[in-house]
Amino acid sequence: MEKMTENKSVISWIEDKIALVKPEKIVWIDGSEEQIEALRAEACSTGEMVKLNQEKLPGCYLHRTAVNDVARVEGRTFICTKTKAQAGPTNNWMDPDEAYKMLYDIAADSYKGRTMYIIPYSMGPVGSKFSKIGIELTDSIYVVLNMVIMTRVGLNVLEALGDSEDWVRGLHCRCEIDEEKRYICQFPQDNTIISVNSGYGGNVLLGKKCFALRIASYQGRHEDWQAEHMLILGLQKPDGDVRYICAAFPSACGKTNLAMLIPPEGYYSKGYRVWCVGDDISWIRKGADGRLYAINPENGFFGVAPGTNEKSNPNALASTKSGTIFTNVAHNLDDNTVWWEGLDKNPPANAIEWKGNPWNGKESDEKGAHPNSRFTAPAKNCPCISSEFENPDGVPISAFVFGGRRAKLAPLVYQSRSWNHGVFVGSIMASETTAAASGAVGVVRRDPMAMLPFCGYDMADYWQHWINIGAELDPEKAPKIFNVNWFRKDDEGNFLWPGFGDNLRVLDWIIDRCEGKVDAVETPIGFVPKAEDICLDGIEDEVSDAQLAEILSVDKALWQDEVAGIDEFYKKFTDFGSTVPAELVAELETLKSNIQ
Ligand code: OXD
Ligand code: MN
Repeated sequence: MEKMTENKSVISWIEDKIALVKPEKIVWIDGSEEQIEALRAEACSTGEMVKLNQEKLPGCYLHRTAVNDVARVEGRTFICTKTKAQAGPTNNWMDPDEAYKMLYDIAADSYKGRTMYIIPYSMGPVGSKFSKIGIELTDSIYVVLNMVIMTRVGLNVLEALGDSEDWVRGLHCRCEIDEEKRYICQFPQDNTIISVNSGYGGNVLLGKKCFALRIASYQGRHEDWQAEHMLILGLQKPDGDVRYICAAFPSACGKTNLAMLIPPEGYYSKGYRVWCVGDDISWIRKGADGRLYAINPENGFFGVAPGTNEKSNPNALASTKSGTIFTNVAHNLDDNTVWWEGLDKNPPANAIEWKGNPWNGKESDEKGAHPNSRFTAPAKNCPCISSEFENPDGVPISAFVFGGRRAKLAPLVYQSRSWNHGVFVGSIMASETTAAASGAVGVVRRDPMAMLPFCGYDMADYWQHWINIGAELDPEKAPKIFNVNWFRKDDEGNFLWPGFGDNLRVLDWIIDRCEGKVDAVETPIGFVPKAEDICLDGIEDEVSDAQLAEILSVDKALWQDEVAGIDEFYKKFTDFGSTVPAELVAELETLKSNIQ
């Protein structure tokens, strides 16, 4: 093997893995355009990828995964800490020694006749104090090409690493794509990830959920920073200043849409803009001035294609027009482009659906694209990408926003009374299931801080970490914490709030609250806007005053049911032996007494 680094920890780990998986060939990914272009050509020659119409979609490719391998597999995702207690009651746990043994048995010889690609990558701008380095070994060109979009890949990463041992080891083996032997294992105490028997994005692009959330959340706890499942957006007000908001939502709540929001016309003409720093993950640290700063550790968007269109998210759609890899969407054979449900009302008649079969979208009842089909698009393609996207010092955060889908319960927006109350609000986050997910519709799923599948240690300890971070901050400088709900419905089941671009009206209130520019109404759950402070100019026909009053209302009876659900959820932790922070227990007691 021609070595690209003298780093002993890197060389010896890779040599061990080579001995285990026995590749025929070894290729270091240097990130050069020639090398990447050669890999694209190779993937097209074997059918792993399809080169799309280069006039309409320059640099774009299509890939289809195995039909049994189309989504993250939470049931087969494990946190392998020394003790089960360290993983907590909400993670699958496996003993690290047993896990290594099982995984090495599966991985042994699995690269025979194949190539090992060694990908050095940085999460975050190379060299930033926020950034962390990883090396992923994979036998999939698709993984290499996606990692090149989603992270910063290249030899400069190895230079930045020097001889440090602080890097995340990642081994990915496609094996036979056998569902029964599919495992996504994180070893937070060893900075190691092993993923076997999958070729699907979230399971195999190890920089994303596995590293930037599961491993990084654990690192953050020990190194006094935070890894959060949060978008970062900059809201530019007419004064030209940009304020930054980090927001966490469970899936199917429109996170990418919010991150790339286009202000409603009346706001746009006044000078309002939204700049996207990130759509999925934030790494957060205290800055020299005592404020919290965030970076987006990723370099691209791994977005859900279905439902993305000119109206729902023109900026995301524009991001996919070049240099993008599409996964499991429909292939339009007439012009060699792609299509997905919700792109437009004109499905192709002469196409191949996501499983690879001929498909006539005009006649078939089958879906052309898998509901979890994806685009992997470079962040720099996004028309509203923030000028601070590459800033190694991150952006100062004014507000944290939590949210979920609640038809009746949570008001459009409310502000927590304090940092600890805000942590409580995050800890009780929940969303009602939609028809998009399998299982019953309208079931409440608890998903604290949207981190349930992504926290690399006991969630109760993670809440304590949030409390500790707040305790170190000057309350004047700490981000204010809010909860939003774009999904309130009337008794007939109609949405009461238009959502999308009009959510800017709520973000505007949030920033005004952060800056002490507007009053609020104190309710049992926190501060809710005065109706006159949510501007309805331009949507008076869609949202009546009565409707606005309804979405801002707090129904004590519903909250009484809710606290029973929260009690049950917290009990899961205490039954397991975890310690729910006393601050959160106290907040729950306050809520109970407030809603009596
Ligand atoms: C994602 C997710 O893909 O959160 O970002 O599931
Ligand atoms: Mn996500």
